[in-house]
Amino acid sequence: MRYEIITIFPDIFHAYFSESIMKRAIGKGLIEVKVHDLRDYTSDRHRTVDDYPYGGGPGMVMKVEPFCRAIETIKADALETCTIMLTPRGRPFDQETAVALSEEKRRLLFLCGRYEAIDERVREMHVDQEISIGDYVLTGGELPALVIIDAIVRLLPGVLGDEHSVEEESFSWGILDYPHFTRPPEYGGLKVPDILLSGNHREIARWRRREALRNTLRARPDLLKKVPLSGEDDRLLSEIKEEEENESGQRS
Ligand code: 9D3
Repeated sequence: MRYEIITIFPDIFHAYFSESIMKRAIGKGLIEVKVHDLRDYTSDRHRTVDDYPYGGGPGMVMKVEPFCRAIETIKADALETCTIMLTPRGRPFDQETAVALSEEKRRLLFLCGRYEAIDERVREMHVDQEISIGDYVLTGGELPALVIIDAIVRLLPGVLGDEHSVEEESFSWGILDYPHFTRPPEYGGLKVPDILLSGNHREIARWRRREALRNTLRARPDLLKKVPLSGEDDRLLSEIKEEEENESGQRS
């Protein structure tokens, strides 16, 4: 897969792509990444990328010409391109979108804005999708672009090794993770649950499922309404709810 990024902060991307999984995916030729400095597509002495908003108001707006010149230069190679603008008003990013983008045949071009906004005409002329990564305010689109690329790249065949089980991921999909432990068996008086040391894999799987459901009920009860649960899950959840009611009863 091929990714192009337009930004005024190329170093943010070079830092992330030169480490760990991304570095290896690039090294193996599984992905190709090109980062374009928006200022290279300006034509004035000061390499200006922003200007005052028509109609007034706070903040600055990113100019249309540098973005369009950059996009048109990239598209000049005639490769099919899906252009994605990172913006707080985009569709919220989720795992479904990550999967769809990991299956995209076209090259992905990410437009990262800073300041208040990008001139609307950039969207009108070139943008296929607008994506937000959630309901909180960031300072620009660079971290969102990295978040999205990270989520896509780990789904590509050959990028992750043994640390990634497709089977396990599909089983636990939509609910939160169970607690994990490694050596030593006791630390600061806190013991690893005996069941995990028992070697009884059926019981371990059952414990993990129960604790995953418990974590989900506590932090993200909304997910339990969306995800398909088995009869066993419903039994485990009833047990958990009783336990948790006793817990809160003890506290109050
Ligand atoms: C007052 C209107 N603000 C929109 C909520 C202005 C504004 C805030 C932050 C305009 C741009 C930004 C910079 N953020 C992004 O470019 C951005 C973003 C984000 O802030 N949150 C979640 N996803 C994204 S994707 C791009």
